[in-house]
Amino acid sequence: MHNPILRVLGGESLARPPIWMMRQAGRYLPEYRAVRAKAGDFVTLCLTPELAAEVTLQPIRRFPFDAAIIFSDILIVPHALGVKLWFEEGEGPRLEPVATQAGVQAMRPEVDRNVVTRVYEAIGRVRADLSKDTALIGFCGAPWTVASYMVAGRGTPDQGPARNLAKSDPKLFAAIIERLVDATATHLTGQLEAGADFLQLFDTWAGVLDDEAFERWCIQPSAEIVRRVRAKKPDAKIILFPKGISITNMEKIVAACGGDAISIDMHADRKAVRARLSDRCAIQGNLDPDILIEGGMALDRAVDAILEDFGSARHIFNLGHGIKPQTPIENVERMIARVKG
Ligand code: 1CP
Repeated sequence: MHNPILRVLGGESLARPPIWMMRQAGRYLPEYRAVRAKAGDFVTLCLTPELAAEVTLQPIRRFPFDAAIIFSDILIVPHALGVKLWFEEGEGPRLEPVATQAGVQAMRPEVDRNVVTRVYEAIGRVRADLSKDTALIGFCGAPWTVASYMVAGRGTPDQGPARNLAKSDPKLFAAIIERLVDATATHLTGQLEAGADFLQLFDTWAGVLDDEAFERWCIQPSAEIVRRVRAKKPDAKIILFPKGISITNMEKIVAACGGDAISIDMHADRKAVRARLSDRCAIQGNLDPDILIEGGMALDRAVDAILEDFGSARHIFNLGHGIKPQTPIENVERMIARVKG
């Protein structure tokens, strides 16, 4: 096991943390924009193995990241369950809303192999081209976050439609979540079988729930997914990214899931997270994507503060959330050089 991220996930702490970046394949890269234009639309890009593999590898050709993340999207899982998915140019993803019993019944009982196989084929292509020193990350959205897009049919300021449905009709909402638990466990396992080295579970909207709803809609489904993945793949390594939650809830979700790492956003109190979690799991994060846009001395200071706060703890350097399209490429280079020392 030579890859430094796998070593950190396996329990080692390294003198310099390994690094990768959320949304490292994306619009800040001109070569991504070129392939995206050629693909025409975003869903086609995700589901054409040759193109998805190409954009996955683009940041690896430019930067010495320790991992590639397969180019796909969390909304590919509902799409594979038969929910119509498209991309509104200049706005974002759109789904046919699923917010009624009839909507749940119209979903496929299991993921469409014709859809997920394209992701596995892309993973196979990337793995074949990637040096063995670079890990390949598979991922899914956690059920709460994915369901929140399904209920509204789109992103909203605080995913209010899904929070309301979970309160007004918890049975219906639980039926959506259950279907997603099943599909997500299947798709994560499938990605490992196709050649992914470890997994990340994105729960971008975890922070809008109160403690009770967090337990019911984030912790329980995520723990069940991890249990099912590890029943098939006992050595599966999983990073949890429940964005915007309290440290107490971080402790709870790591304990319930047995997560190998927790990814924290830029608002988290690093010293407190280290004190309370670093003996149980590795910590990933948490550079502010806006400081990466700013660059210069401000960037250097922010990187140094993160390195200092985590010190000898098991740490994977990353951003607090995805890189933004307007980020100068030279700032990414500067960040990596500073982290690698
Ligand atoms: O070209 C474009 O305009 C598309 C922009 C884009 C990209 C590059 C979208 C649409 N998805 C992606 C890729 C993507 N999405 C990856 C690829 C791997 C990488 O990190 O390089 C990953 C891991 C995701 C995950 C994802 N998609 C999340 C979770 C993480 C996060 O950023 O919070 C979420 C919430 C989505 C939904 C989604 N897909 C795309 C957008 C713009 C959004 C957010 C929509 C919204 O909230 O309104």
